[in-house]
Amino acid sequence: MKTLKIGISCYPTVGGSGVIATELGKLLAERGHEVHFITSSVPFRLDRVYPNIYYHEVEVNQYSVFQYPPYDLTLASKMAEVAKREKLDVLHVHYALPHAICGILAKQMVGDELKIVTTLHGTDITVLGYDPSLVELIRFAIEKSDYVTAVSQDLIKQTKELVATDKEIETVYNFIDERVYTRKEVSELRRHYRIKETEKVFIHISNFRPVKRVTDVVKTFHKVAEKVDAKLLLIGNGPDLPIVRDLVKEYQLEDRVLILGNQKHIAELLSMSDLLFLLSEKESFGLVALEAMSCGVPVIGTKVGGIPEVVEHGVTGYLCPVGDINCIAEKTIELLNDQTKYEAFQQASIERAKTLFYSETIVKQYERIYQNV
Ligand code: GMT
Repeated sequence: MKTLKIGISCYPTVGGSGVIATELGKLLAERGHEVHFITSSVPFRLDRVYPNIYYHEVEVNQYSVFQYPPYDLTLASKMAEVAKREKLDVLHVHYALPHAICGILAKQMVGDELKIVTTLHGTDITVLGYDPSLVELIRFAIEKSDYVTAVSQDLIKQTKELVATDKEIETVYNFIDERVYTRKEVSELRRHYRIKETEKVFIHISNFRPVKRVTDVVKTFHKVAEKVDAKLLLIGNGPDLPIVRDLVKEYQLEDRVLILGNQKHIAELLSMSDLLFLLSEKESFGLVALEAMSCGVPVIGTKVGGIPEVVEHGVTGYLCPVGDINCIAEKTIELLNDQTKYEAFQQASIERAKTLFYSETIVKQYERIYQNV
């Protein structure tokens, strides 16, 4: 297979889309492709030197004539500069807005030989797609891309409904690095956090945006903790964290809820846990559910967006309607009280993560898309 020169643009900060873009770049580089990240800062998962990976920083200058820093224009200009100089074959942009728009602008500067592959991750559609002032722009981004992928079938359905486009969109599921997301030996870590051997551990990991409904996690834990000796780990940071802290205090759960903020070593934290809660009201995929499954942690989630494509209800976890705390708590207790079923769910989770979402298969799917465009 011909090796390619691939540009990648994404949001480089903590978040599923940035994680996927970076992990994809790393795996493509391992497979001999030359990968050029064009982002506003070094992607946080690019944490060491990787052969075949280059980084081009988008430096946004604040000129007094501009009321707002022109990030999008600077990015488009940088994309064009890198694409021309490095002779990129493909520019893979993550998010329709603004990255696909910037890519399309760059393509106009460079010429038609630069192909734009756009991956939709969700928020660009499920949030921005409701804004009438942006719908036309999203449709333009999708239709002018040479190829469009989305991280779940549900996201394709929503995109078609909201943006009214006939453009072919292919599902390419997210993946994780199976070498990192395996169950680890963490008894020392559990002791460090004063978790007793008999105690159950629940975990929630997110950016604490309202859409993640972290208060539902605390409400569920409040119910479950009446019947089960357990601790809750809350990982991440975001706008709802103060509300969550208040709720923990109101329920007098301070001794049982460990609020750990943003953490790097997620596989270790998952390995300490028995169940993951993902109770969002919108979720195009739910990468954290896949990370959990890969570490043998079944998921209690909500029946929304792409979550049912990741978590198989009754096999690798349970899914309940959004906000239905009774259902969520009931399913949690049911699973924890049946050790045979719990172990079967653990095995099925690991199996599903390494088959349906196997990184090599997904990376090959992207390679095929790049070769075809
Ligand atoms: O969930 C977020 O708030 C972050 C957002 C992002 O851009 O990283 O996540 C979206 O993309 C992830 C990677 O494809 C998906 O796993 C998340 O489900 C999706 N978030 C939403 O749809 C709310």
